[in-house]
Amino acid sequence: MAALADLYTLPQEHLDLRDTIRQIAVERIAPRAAEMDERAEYPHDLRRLLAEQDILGLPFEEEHGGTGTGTLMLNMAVEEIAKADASTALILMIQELGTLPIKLHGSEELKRRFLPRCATGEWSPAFALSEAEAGSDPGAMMTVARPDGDEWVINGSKAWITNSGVADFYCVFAVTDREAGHSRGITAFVVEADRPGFSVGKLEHKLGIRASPTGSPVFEDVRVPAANVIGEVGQGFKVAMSTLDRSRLGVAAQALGIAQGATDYAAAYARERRAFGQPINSFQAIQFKLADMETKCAAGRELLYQACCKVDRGDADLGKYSAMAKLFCSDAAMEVTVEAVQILGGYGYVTEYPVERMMRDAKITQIYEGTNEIQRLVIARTLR
Ligand code: COS
Repeated sequence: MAALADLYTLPQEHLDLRDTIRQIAVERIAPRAAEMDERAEYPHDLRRLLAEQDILGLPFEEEHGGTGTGTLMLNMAVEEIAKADASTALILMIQELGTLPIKLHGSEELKRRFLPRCATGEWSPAFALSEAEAGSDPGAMMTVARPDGDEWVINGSKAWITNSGVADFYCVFAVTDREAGHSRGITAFVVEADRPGFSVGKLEHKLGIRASPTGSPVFEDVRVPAANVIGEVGQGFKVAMSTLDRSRLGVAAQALGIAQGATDYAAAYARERRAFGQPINSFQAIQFKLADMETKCAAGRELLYQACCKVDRGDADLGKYSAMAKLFCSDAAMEVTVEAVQILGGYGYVTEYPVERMMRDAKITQIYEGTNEIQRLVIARTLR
């Protein structure tokens, strides 16, 4: 029995690296979070810090210059950073999301060209799937690519794209065969940001994750060589779906970090704050809220870790588990941050304290990389 108990603990190297990242997040990232949120400024210096500390190497294998430490370690890092600041966590999440299509389906040449420079943090990627009228239903996209000799010519625009204007290249999905039917004639391409005809388009003003740019890149007769096709022509929908099956764990980890950060802050506040002559954490009304918040974080973390291990093993049900982890952790983040604001009362509602930002940041985790309604659909399909 002792051996089984040992199996159910994390390796010491994971815990050590988590502690290092936690310290960086507490000392270097958390103090910047409020100001970055207010100014809606992308933190180029924090991105350099993550690169210098090899944190941006976490999504990559050693052969591509990464740490080779797997999906669980990556998402433990995302949680620690998101506890301090959800926008900064997104820098690491997109380093994975924007390169997964190449990692999973790209040619060896594409992998060599793009992955090592992302692992060092020199380059940032973006994942350009959604459009103004194709979010939950990406098969309805309007962006097109037509062949012209050894090149493809891309026309259209995308929407809600994280890292717009910051990314060095975009993984772009476009219709290459309109006759093939819904979601079938789509192809994935790498489009470098310096290609003629590419422009960043408009940037959004957002409720949360304000230090991360979100925009609508435009493609006007953008030419890319055939070598920039990711995977097979016509298989782009599967490239996108298999990417999201894995990247949704980043959203789960980000949501968990927001939830745990809000829980920790509210618990510390309730120890100090006094009412009716006592610390407010001596009242059951507050104790019960904190107990539920901590329990939701712990339950979400177990589901997240299980799903991460399934991705690393390549289990057949990894997509179902990543959808469940994303669904559970993001709903928990919303519920927990609303309660954190309630515990702080008026102080919870003002920008001098971090929990209102956490509540605003939590909302997007129920929406992006597939709304929670889509996650329920993905899970329910496995039960038919
Ligand atoms: N992995 C690999 N292939 C997959 C897949 C997956 N997870 N899910 C579906 N496919 C394949 C199917 O097998 C099918 O292949 P064939 O054409 O060979 O039969 C093809 O893709 C189409 O699948 P399906 O008919 O299920 O597609 P739908 O249009 O019904 O879409 C949902 C299914 C809703 C699950 C999908 O559109 C989705 O996930 N939407 C949300 C997208 C999203 O997350 N957007 C957020 C923006 S990205 S940040």
